[in-house]
Amino acid sequence: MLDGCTPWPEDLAKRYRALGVWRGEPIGEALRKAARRFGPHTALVRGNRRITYAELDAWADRLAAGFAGHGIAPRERVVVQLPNVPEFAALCFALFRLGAIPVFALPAHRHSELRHLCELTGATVYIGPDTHRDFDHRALAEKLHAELPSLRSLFVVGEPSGNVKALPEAEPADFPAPDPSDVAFFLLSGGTTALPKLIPRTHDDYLYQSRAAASACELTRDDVYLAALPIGFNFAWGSPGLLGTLLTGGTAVLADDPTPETCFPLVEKENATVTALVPSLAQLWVEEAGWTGSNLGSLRLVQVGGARMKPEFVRSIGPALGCALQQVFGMAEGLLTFTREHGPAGHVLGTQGLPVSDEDELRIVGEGGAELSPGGIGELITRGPYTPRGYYRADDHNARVFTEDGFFRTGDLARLTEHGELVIEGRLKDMIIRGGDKISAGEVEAHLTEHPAVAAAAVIGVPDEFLGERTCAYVVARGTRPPTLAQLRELMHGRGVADYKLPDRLALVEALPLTPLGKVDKKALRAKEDIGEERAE
Ligand code: J2J
Repeated sequence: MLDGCTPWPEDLAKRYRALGVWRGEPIGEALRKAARRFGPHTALVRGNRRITYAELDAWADRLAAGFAGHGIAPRERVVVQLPNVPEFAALCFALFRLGAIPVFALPAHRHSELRHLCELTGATVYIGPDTHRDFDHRALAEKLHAELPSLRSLFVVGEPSGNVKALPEAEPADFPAPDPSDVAFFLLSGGTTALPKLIPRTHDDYLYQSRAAASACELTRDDVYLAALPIGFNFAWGSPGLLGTLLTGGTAVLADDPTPETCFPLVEKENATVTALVPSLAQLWVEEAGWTGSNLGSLRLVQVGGARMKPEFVRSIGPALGCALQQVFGMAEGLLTFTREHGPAGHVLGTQGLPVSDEDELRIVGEGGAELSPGGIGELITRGPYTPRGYYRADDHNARVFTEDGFFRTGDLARLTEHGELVIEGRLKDMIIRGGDKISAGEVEAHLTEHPAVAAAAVIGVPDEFLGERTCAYVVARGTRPPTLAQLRELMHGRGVADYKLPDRLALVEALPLTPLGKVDKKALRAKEDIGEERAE
């Protein structure tokens, strides 16, 4: 495995191979097989563009040859930051065929996040859009290029300029297949640390995840999966998402954004059958479904996951959208649990379902790490064939978040029902889930304390009707002129931080409450009543 990654123990790897869970197949080869089986069937749709399996396969070959012509070699890291366009899929398959390793950045990421990703992975290539949502990614790429000597090549989907080239294509050639047990790509952790961590996902583990997820959704080649969420997000990429759809022979329709205005007409036009949403979007969809002129009748399944939902809202989703609901608990670190259509009473509405693999191990542990008796609420820890054993280049952090026997401490508070269903009860980790976005409190705090008028800062999530949570920054001012919310947001914006991480509210306090151990007492902050805070628009 790539240096800086933790392989699964050999005995378990053997077991997964013997069970056929890991098939020893690289992802690029899986597309080749799909193209042989489903050749003329439509694989991808975006606007008026329709791309068959055979075309996607051939395109990936030309791109692979093009990238190789630019000297991109196996194991080189390539930061990929693209919206939902077919090029995203084609070039990832091209990189998989070369054994080069995409690092999935989110479209909302800016200089701060991208620079970190490039530095951490030693990326040699950046691939982005020319401009997206009024932001010039070519200028950003040039800036990174000027700062980071290792970043050699810049490519865009769209208009090239300066050092930024168009995607390269060349006459297809054969390349040695990468080792299926090696890293195929990196996913970004939602993160609880000041700097986001990367999760190495192997060809073996991720093909298995996507297939297991597709099977838990009973996906077939007749399904049309609407990729509403960004496809660089684990949910829309492989749970079962785009990849699971392509492995099954279905069609993936790529939406520009996940709003009802964009997606409802697409559902009707393409007869979409399955989609995936985070709760804040599901809420919008449910509200708009009563008004829309679009026919949503083709939908058979809507997956919703990524954050907790109120029980009364959960009940409204299926009836409002006229299809089955599937609750999903997922994480880029691995474990996926899905509710199934024919589960026991209360299964779909009251739980986050069952793991997608029989090989997944779930335990609920108390503070000392001892396993709790059935029904007890504690931290969910897990290991399995698609839950990697460590973050990339993060030995100290790994020692804290993985147990000695390789269980990942999720930081989620949960219980297991008598049927083994997972129920998420809360969160131990210091993270804010704002709509679909995960925000590390530590990351925001580190930025805020750079402001000269900030002596100390603590960031928490506060309940929000629409987004689930919003970020509130508790700040102790330094000097006589306390900072305003606008100034703090401007500071973070100026530091090149993605917009969704900017605090929504500011509360100035004399001092931060401390625990007996001297850490900031976030529980006490969360319990605070209204204290005259300043809010952003
Ligand atoms: C409560 N919290 C949840 C749920 C995730 C599918 C779906 C979601 C993600 C995802 C994903 C939750 N109820 N149903 O990758 O493939 C919170 C937990 C978890 C964290 C992981 C997928 N579903 N969560 O959300 O890596 O706190 O993955 O640990 O972004 O989201 O976030 P992320």
